[in-house]
Amino acid sequence: MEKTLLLLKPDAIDKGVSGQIIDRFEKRGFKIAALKMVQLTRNQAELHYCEHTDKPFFEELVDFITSSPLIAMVIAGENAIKASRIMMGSTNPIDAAAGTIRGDFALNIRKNIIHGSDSLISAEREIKNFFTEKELYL
Ligand code: DGI
Repeated sequence: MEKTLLLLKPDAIDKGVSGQIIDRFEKRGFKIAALKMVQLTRNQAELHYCEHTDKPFFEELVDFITSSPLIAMVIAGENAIKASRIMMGSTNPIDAAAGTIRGDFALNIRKNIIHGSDSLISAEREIKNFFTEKELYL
């Protein structure tokens, strides 16, 4: 069973839409393998977004993701990584199709509601950054 890390970012909590988002993944058939609410430290955020260290928006990204608590979850199911990326929609919500999570809940690339791992290697690394083996229920 493939696993992926999802983060319902601080803006999802602020808007009060986290339940609706979790509902979409459960309705699609994914199982929740782990879930917690957490406010990231800068270290944890920098590790999570290590691929973007050199990007001009890196500091802004870390500021935002550490600004208030988020919901971290691991879902498991067939093609979890690809399916959840399609459900999320394009990184820039303006380009995200209606019916996708970003297309329905976001307007701004800085506050685009959700993160989902983009490959098996990232998923493995990102899950370890949030959950211990013992916290994963599969
Ligand atoms: O995997 P994604 O979240 O879809 O996209 P990504 O890994 O390319 O970028 C990670 C996050 O960084 C993204 O969710 C929002 C932010 N980001 C990406 N491109 C830009 C950006 N933020 C700003 N301000 N400007 C950008 O061009």
